[in-house]
Amino acid sequence: MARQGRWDIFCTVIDNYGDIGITWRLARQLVREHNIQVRLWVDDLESFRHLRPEIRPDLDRQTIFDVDVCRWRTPFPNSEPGAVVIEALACHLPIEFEQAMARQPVKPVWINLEYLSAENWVAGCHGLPSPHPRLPLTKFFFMPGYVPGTGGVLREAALLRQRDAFLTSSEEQDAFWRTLGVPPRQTGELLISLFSYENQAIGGLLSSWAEGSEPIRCLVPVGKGLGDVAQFFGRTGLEVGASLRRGNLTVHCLAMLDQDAYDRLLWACDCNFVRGEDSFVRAQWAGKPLIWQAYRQEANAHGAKIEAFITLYCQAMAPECTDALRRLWRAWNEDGHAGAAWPAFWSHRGQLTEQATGWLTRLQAIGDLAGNIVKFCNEKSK
Ligand code: TRH
Repeated sequence: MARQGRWDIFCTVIDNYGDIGITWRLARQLVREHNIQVRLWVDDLESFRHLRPEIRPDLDRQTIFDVDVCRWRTPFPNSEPGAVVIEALACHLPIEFEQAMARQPVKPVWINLEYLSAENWVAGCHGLPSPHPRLPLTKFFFMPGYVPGTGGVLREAALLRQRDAFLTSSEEQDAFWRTLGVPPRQTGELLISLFSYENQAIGGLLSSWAEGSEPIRCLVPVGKGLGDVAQFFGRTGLEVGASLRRGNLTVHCLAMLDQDAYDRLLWACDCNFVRGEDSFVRAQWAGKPLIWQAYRQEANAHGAKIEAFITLYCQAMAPECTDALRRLWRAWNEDGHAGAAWPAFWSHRGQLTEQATGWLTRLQAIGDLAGNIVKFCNEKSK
């Protein structure tokens, strides 16, 4: 079947995996669900390979899952722009490409895809035009968000169906744990995934779990939080595959999973610690209680994002449960004693789970980000 036009998506990898994680997810969904031909321009294929081991960092062009992945080189290669150009997550298009866009008889729809935030101003900025200072081009702000009037968040059409099928199949879940080299869930055991940045609160949290009355199995993907976990066990580092025990706590150190397998980890756990943007959204779709460590920004800009999300997320929640959530999230983000805040948080487990499910219904009503971008661009190109 012929593709519905070609789009260009540009991504620079700042640090971590969020920028490439989000743009890759978007590119793949536009191809699969909207039949669009997508070129994804990435400046750092090495980082991308951590998410998709098929990526060959030595190639200038390659096709992965029908997405044309191109190296973003300087100077930028001569290329004809597609019908839509997405400048993702605060990257800036190469000047050569902007000039090529300005030369097109029909100008591409130019989208500035912003970072996700629950702050009040987001809906007001969604869709605003920003004319280019010199060239005959207009860029439109596309703001992901959690409320009507924003661009929504990424969700593949089959995601919730796949999650439900996984959660109702003990065979699938057992097979999943086998691939990770982790024993299947034992009766009465709590499963928690822990994906974080460096965080001084980790030691206290693990301590509270080790001394608690409930057996806890904690799955830690390899990454920035691992040093603090190692320190808790009196080690200088931890290898992938390591499994350590103290009191009622067992910790497994996992290799980086691909994005689909990471989703399954979030679905399989009772509670998920996540970070940044994309894992945070995926944990919301998992429909389980979650704790978010925001990406640190200058002048504590992330603090406002955390408070705005809590206000929105907890709107319909009982005050004691909201307080417990707020205390734990603040402790987790401000290097406080998360261990002391955990028991109160987890005592509301039932309500937190109910809340997580209700939140999904709200999010679904806004439509998914890929579908919303397609609609927006169709409107603009009329
Ligand atoms: O890696 P991050 O910290 O990315 C951050 C944020 O996106 C932030 O907004 C941005 O400004 C900063 O990078 C530069 O966290 P995030 O967003 O959760 O991205 C992690 C990605 O890695 C996500 O796509 C999920 C994926 N992932 C896997 O595929 N497998 C894994 O095992 C794990 C743990 C994550």
